[in-house]
Amino acid sequence: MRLRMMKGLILAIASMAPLGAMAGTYDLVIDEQIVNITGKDKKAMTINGQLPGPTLRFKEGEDVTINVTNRLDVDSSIHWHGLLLPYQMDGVPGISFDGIKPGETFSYQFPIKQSGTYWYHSHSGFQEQEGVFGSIVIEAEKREPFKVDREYVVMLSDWSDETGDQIFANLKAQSDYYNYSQQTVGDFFDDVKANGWSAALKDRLSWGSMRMMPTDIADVSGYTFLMNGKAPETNWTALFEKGERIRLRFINGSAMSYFDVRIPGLEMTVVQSDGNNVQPVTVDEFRIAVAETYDVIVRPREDKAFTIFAESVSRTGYARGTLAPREGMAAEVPELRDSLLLTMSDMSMASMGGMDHSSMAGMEGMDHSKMAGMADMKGMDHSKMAGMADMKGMDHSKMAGMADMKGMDHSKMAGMADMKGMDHSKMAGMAGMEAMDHSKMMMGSSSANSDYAPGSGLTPEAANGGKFLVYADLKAQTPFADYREPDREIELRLTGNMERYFWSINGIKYSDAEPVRLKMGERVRIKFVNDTMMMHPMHLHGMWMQLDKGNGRFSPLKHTVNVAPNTTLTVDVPVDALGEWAFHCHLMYHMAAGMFRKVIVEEAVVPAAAQ
Ligand SMILES: [Cu+2]
Repeated sequence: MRLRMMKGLILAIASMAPLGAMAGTYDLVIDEQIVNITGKDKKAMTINGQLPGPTLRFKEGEDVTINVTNRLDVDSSIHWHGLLLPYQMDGVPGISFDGIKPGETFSYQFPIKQSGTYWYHSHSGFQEQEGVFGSIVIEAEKREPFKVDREYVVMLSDWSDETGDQIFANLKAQSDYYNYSQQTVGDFFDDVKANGWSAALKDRLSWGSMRMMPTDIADVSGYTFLMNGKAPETNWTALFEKGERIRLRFINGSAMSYFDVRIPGLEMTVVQSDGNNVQPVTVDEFRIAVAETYDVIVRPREDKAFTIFAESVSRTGYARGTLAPREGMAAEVPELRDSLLLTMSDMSMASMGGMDHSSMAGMEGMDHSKMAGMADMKGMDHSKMAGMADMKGMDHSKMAGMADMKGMDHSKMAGMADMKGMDHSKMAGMAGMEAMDHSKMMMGSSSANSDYAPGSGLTPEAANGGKFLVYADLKAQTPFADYREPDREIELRLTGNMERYFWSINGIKYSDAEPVRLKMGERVRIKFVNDTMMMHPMHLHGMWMQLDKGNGRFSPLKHTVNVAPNTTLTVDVPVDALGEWAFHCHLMYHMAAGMFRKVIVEEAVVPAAAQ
């Protein structure tokens, strides 16, 4: 392999130099080529001819030079996800540098100051989705606090035969474009049967007012999920001898997909997250958010095959591989579990006490033009529509108990204008839902279980009824030396409008936002308040976030944290890296739509009087 040879050569030269740290040079070439992942030939972006790109193996303490050549006909870039480095080397066009023009080479040079499992990816356009990503493994200077006999990178990703531009355009045009598990008119009538007209309508209209649908767990589906670049049928296989301890370095390099990971028949001991050692915790299953990494150790004691099963949280598919004593073996592949439906209880409607009921009056704003086409609802018993009069005096107290409702499909509500005999005046109050004060509806955001949406299908249960990893389980291996109360708090509300596919922070998209300014040496608490029904994997460049789950100085260091729907998550950031950094949701299309901020870290100015 050229990459290896080059490194060896440079190492040889470096070893002749009288002084200096170890230095490795790596060459990456970003190019386009035809791949066939789903049975169709498609153009992909590759690094050194591979998808994903090659695994970069660094040593802690090494000075690296990575020459990245762009052979695309558009600008490109590589960002080193989770690495602590000078900001000019961070690889975000428009923040760290200008990007890499077609035909040009950019030399990244920085010292390696950490160890663990990381990854790299393009920060330009949607190139990451199309193949410009790969893994980074950094060997620790000191001995690690666990022993393994072998190790494998398990890179998870989502592949689409469509380009990122096509997907984003589709989402912008119709946000539920990929929502295949969308509820149907039939589902609506099932709800009516089960819960009555007014309850079913209430639920659907409420969802509409939030511009969300109950199936909005993932906003892009239709992906083929890959393990180390291999589709499930191709069965990527990792070999072992029974009794060995095997380290699996899981990386979620997907553009949009979360996974629930398990290996039926084996317990997994989590020893690292986001490259940092954690106190070992043994689990049966864990969720990996987009851009997170988890290192687990497994120890198969039998001479048989085990399936590594990474089920997409959208439940539309899975990535799969095999741990086996010999090539060509396979174990049973589990069935996909039922898709998760959000319910109104996930929105903590119980806390709607503070809602401004006066705004419920009148439905002037209701847009009848959107109501095209319920003509196909033949057979509907119009006499039952009388029940809609109930909407007028909608009983909010009842809304707390909507947990069991299957949900609603706002788009399918379209067209009620065509329902002859429907008395629109009786619908009074429904348009008022639009004017509902959303901030008040989110009062449940401080709910106790902020790992996953409480009371919903999103509450995880290991497939075998065993242990599912939650964030509170992650405790740093060693206490953080400078652990103290934060100097100040910044609240970042994660906001969005699913219908128009706007994603933002504090209601403001990146292009309209002021940067977040931090001072060197300060400790800042960031309070993420997720005002949406989607999970957002929030990623800070250049500095660690200490995930606050009540573990104090053992709070783990993370580069990416998942903020569950309608929950609050706090992290403390020890501000220790000058410069300009990116801070964003790592769901590619949320980032592109504007859920992104620039962070500027400035030198703390010592007041003149104190000098
Ligand atoms: Cu997001």
